[in-house]
Amino acid sequence: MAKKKRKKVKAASKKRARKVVKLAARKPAAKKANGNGHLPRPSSKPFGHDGKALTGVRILDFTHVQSGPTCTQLLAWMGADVIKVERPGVGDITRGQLVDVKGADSLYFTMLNHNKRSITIDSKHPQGRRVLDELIKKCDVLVENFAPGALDRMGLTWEHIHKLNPRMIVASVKGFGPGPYEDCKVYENVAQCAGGSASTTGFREGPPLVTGAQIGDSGTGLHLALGIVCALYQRNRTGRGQKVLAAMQDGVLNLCRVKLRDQQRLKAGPLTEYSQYGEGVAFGDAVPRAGNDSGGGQPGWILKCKGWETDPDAYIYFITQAPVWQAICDLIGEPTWKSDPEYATPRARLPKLKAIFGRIEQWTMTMTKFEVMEKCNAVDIPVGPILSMKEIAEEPSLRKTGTVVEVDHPTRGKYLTVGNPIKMSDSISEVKRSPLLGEHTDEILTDVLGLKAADVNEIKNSGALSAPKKEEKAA
Ligand code: CAO
Repeated sequence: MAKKKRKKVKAASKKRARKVVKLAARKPAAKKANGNGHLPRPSSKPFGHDGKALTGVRILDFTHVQSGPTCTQLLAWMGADVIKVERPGVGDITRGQLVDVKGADSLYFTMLNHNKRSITIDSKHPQGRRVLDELIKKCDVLVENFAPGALDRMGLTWEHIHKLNPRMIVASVKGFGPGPYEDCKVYENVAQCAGGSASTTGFREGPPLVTGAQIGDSGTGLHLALGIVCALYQRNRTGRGQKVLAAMQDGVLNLCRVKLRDQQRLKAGPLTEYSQYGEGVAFGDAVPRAGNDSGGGQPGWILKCKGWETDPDAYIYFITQAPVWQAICDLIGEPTWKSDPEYATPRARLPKLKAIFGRIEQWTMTMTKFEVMEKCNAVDIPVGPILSMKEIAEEPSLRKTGTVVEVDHPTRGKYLTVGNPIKMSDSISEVKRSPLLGEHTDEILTDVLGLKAADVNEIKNSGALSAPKKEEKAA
């Protein structure tokens, strides 16, 4: 290149570089209503070392039993300061339910209340109410799952709370949303039945079944947690709180969405992926129970494996996914099924699924569920071993990821729990033991409310933080 030309190119690239610098220095689009122009600069701290997702959020936790505590435990794992308000002397009723270690909080309680602080307050005592009012002013969210009307009966109506703290989000779990059953008390299995789960679970010939997964309680707690986080996000823009309701019937129905899909598909004819179709059993006017049929368009069933005669969990879930049909035929020793028009297409197989799974089962019964898993995974066939709770508790990979965690507790010793199932790279959860009843009462009164020792003593002496004496109770 000629000297003159090289000089020109150099000058042009210098100019370009200057231009780039200028562009980069431009102010972010801070005033835009949408987009992320309003965000602070990306943190320079290493991931996992700049607080947690909900650091700075304080929750007044009025929850008990399972649904509400599931929600607030998740928020606590995400970094929120969760203050659990409990009835003096008694606490959350689950502390004393299904007790396995005398004198210690039950696993029912400990496994649902990690990372929280506990304060005892009699919400019906005038001094207790005053303390609660002060806490409402200092918190961002109040979460409760009392029976309908209980919070109002304590005097903590939405109007009262909103007046004290217009920024507060009031989040509730109830059994039912507005309608004929809104005043009913509800437990897990009631929700499973009312939300469409029980009528679609079990075998066609048998009664409706409830599932072991706590979709009514823990499932609704999850829904509520999402509602709370969204309300916090909206508050960043509007500056005000709102009511959040997660009804257990609605939560279960949301998880049974595919069954309402099938209800509508019935109008167009039988549900061909249900094994009852292949068995020639007519459909009624409501979605039937489908046993262990796969929910999607890929037929599946639970098959016996070696040892099933004595081990109740020696089974595997086997999916005859269409793209791997050829591999299935080779594995089970039926290579002719690959080209036989009676078996080669999913449509041709639908009426004979029972017989096909019977043949596959002859093969799975020759191996343990883990051997079947190994052979199938090698050729991409989707299968799942039926894992017992014992196997899950002992699974090293779940321990490694913190999904199963061993926790130490002062009165019960070591126990296993399920850690945060949601993993975030910049908000890392550590599982801290559940609080003893009222363990943080003094700490909360002084740190959160800023009360002096004399004030704390005065409140204590009023009886607002302790269980009524026996004579008072009897009166
Ligand atoms: N101080 C004083 N009183 C307190 C208190 C405190 N700190 N904490 C609770 N109480 C009182 C409540 O005010 C209520 O009193 P009133 O009935 O006089 O108003 C009383 O304790 C009992 O509350 P509750 O009715 O909620 O409890 P319950 O055991 O009778 O019912 C449940 C439990 C779960 C059926 C009911 O709370 C409910 O339906 N909740 C909504 C749905 C739900 O979450 N269900 C899932 C539960 S997990 O399976």
